[in-house]
Amino acid sequence: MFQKILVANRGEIAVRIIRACREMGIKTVAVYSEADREALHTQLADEAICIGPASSLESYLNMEQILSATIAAGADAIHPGFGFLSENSKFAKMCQKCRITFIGPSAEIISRMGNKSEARKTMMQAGVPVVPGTKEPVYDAEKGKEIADQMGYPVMIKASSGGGGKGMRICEKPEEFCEMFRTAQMESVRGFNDNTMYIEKYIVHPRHIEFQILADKFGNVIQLGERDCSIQRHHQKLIEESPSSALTPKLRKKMGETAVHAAKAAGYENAGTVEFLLDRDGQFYFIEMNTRIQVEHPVTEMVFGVDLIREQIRIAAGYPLEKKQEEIQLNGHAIECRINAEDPKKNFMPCPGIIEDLHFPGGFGVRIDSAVYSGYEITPFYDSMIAKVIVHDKDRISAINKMRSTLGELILEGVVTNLDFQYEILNSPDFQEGKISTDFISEHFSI
Ligand code: MV4
Repeated sequence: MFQKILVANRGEIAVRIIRACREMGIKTVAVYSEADREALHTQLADEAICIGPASSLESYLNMEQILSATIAAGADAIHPGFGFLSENSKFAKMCQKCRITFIGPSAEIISRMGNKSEARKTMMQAGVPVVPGTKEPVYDAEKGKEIADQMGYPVMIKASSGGGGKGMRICEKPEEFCEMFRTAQMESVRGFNDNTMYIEKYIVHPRHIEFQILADKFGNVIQLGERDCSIQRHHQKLIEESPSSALTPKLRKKMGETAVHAAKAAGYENAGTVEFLLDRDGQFYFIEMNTRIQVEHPVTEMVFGVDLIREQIRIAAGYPLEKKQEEIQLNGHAIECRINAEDPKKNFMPCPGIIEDLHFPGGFGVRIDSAVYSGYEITPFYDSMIAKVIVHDKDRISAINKMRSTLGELILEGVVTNLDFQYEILNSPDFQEGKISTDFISEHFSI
């Protein structure tokens, strides 16, 4: 097992990883920017090294600086968390060259799955259902239009390197196609230096269902059910839950087996997520594979009783999976609400400031993953997520009621948050009846 792990991240995920390491008897090294001198992750780790100024580019994204810190501290491995360098194949490769274990899949798998048109092709070849569309990359608007005309509209134009909605367009009619294709492609060239595009049939009002998988170095792959992440706004997830109210046990089994098959086809290793869209007829389609631990991983941990960070570390250290698929049992229902320092009344503008007064709720089946404390200053340099509130109960309606009660106890003074907005979603009859899709927020709120 590793003696010492460097945590190449900040905020609640850095704290989450430090806690897992401590429980496992592994020493931790935090890295921090000048803006994070007083941050919780800086204070909780056994050692902390300043890696640069507040700007992410010069600190949490500074690969040389992070590798130097790892070598200086004598750490054997780096946990990248999510965001920042977590899906950077160049960084994974640099770790390999420095003989430092990158806790995640190999550089090759990160880059293969990061190229979404290639990932799509891999899945098609493995017989995993993908959204009807192109098999080969498309570079030219006119060629793309011929394909779209044949497929029938609406279609979705996607950048192969895209993410978070960048380089993505919904095209409703042929007249709009060429211009849309070119702007999406330009966005991709500017954002990712890649002009590779692909085209898919547009799935209307889908659910976003993702499966958690774990794969060890010995070819064992298991799945830990799904998370329903349909409640999102502008590609920012707000509420996630497990299990999804859209799946029957039969469909869950079929999608789970498909996710395992997809991971095996990719030669996957470590924790990963297979993303599907589920349409209103119960058809599901692979869209992407994420090669990192995700923000919403706690809902899976709560219903399956598996510590996913611990599993990531064990897998990277060369241990086989502790549990077989038959030993994995779904138990009850978990919901996560993301609390962000942002103002829903001002188009969800980030609202930095000092937390003047803080009270986190507790109780049976209540979990808070956060890195803020009373007196903590939320700076404008990083993501506005300040806490994840996770509840676990016997079924969906009990979990919703527990979340409403839990959020009611939460006190967070000094900064504007989306807490009341979360309340409104939870109180919505459609949400309570499970009538949700990725369009839920835009259909229910005039914002
Ligand atoms: C789609 C889609 C409908 N049809 N593809 C958005 C982000 C990227 N990961 C994939 N996305 C979508 N791809 C086809 N062919 C709808 C979305 C989508 C979405 C997906 C998951 C979660 C939230 C979403 C919000 C808007 C659109």
